[in-house]
Amino acid sequence: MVPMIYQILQLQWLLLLVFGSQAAAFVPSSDFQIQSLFRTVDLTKSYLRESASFIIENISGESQTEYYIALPFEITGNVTGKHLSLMEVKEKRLDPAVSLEVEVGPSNEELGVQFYKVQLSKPLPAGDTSTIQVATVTVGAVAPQPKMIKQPEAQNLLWTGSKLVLSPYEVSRQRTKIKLPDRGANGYSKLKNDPQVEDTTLTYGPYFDSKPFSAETIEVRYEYHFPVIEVTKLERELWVSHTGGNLATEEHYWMTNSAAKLSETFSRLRWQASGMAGERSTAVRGFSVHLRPGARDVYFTDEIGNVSTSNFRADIRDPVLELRPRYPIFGGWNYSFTLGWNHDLGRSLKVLPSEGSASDTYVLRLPLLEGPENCVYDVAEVSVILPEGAEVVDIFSTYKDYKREDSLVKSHLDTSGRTVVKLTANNIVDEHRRNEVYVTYTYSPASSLHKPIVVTAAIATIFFAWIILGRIDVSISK
Ligand SMILES: *[C@@H]1O[C@H](CO)[C@@H](O)[C@H](O)[C@H]1NC(C)=O
Ligand SMILES: *[C@@H]1O[C@H](CO)[C@@H](O)[C@H](O)[C@H]1NC(C)=O
Ligand SMILES: *[C@@H]1O[C@H](CO)[C@@H](O)[C@H](O)[C@H]1NC(C)=O
Ligand SMILES: CC(=O)N[C@H]1CO[C@H](CO)[C@@H](O)[C@@H]1O
Repeated sequence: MVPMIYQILQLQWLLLLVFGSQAAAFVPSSDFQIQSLFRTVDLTKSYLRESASFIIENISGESQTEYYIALPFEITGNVTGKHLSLMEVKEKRLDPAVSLEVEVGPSNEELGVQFYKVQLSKPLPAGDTSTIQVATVTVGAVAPQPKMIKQPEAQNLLWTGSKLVLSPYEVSRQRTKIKLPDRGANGYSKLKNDPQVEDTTLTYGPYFDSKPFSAETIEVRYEYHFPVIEVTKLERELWVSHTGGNLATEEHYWMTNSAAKLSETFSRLRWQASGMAGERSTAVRGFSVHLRPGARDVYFTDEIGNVSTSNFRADIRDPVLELRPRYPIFGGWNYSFTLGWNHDLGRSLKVLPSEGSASDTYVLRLPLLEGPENCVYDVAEVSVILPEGAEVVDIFSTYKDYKREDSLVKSHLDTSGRTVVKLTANNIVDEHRRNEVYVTYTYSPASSLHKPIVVTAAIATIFFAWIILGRIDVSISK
């Protein structure tokens, strides 16, 4: 690959002075001065992860309780295809660091900036300093360049960003380190003394005394010869059965590989040759899904039926499902499939003591996601299907940005219908797997009595198998 040199595309110095005729657009007052900002732009996954650690100094005359973070509309709006997926803010005044509450603040149209208001862990006295850590994930921020490649050609991704952190406060010193996958950069913006290149990292800066809202665009083009997995839609269903003591999970995936597309028709011969040589590819050959301990009765089906090329490693601590689709999924190709498994309900359910009440109160604890690594989800619908007669008291999730819908669903042997709570999240990534959902509901054992008493574990199992078979298309033609 011939290295390419990018020029500075843009140089902007937006000054803070927003006096004048218009209704005063919001700008945080300059209560803080930022020192020693160190940012990492991590491009080793298929989406962008950024983190910044810096010291804030209260330069106002009063103690401060709020701090503002600024992000460009480019990632917080809905126009560019880039989306902020995750933001975590921590403060380290004393060990250990604590997570801070972040709330969406006002925006400023002129600056094209969305503000987020952060509540400091305790008031910061005038003149004092504290350390803040901000981590974000942005989806859609890197894209193949070129968009089409030949089958054996290496894929490059392009990242465009600023060498300076967008800050509503003056930054006295900052540096940006860009971490790339193992084959490093194939082209990057060259500035006066920057960047310093070392193996797979590029470092821009230090830069001194940047005014608020300063930005300067830089680009990095780097080899990423791996798939770019995008789940355009996930339907995740968790079926709770008290009679069977079972929690059944079934997940429907509509997946696409957003890697560079093939510029010529797929050659099986070449594919097989590269497969034997163990070469990397942008095609999805397979992926693994780590399930929670205790997972059993695992199945993997696609439009054609059971996919036998998968493998389930039933390790007690870390059960892993190794999935191999029927064919390699190249850039622009789609694949849809269904995964399912069972858990003992007792692992996820707690009964709350209830005095004198006819029904018991339960708390069900579930992971938000359990899918493959290194992928983004455009839309994820997580449905919890409770037994008939159950009533939802409360939903608590460590992931907040969801839409909730409640409904009833009638299935085999149900009379009144089961209570379904559906949470819909957009633009999330595999890192959201660490989020949990807690569903609190009431349920009286009596409400299961309008089913014949014999409908117990055995039938529940048959019922579940029936659902699976019901989804399998046994037709021969494609
Ligand atoms: C973008 O967001 C604005 C305001 O939130 C909305 O009015 C508009 O319809 C959205 N556009 C798209 C393409 O979603
Ligand atoms: C699918 O595979 C599972 C286990 O490998 C097997 O028990 C089941 O009968 C298969 N179903 C079909 C329809 O082939
Ligand atoms: C893949 O799925 C998307 C919708 O998710 C669709 O727009 C596109 O046409 C599909 N591509 C192929 C090659 O079938
Ligand atoms: C009241 C007070 O201590 N204010 C201080 C806030 O911080 C700035 C910068 O460190 C000082 O100059 C002020 O005296």
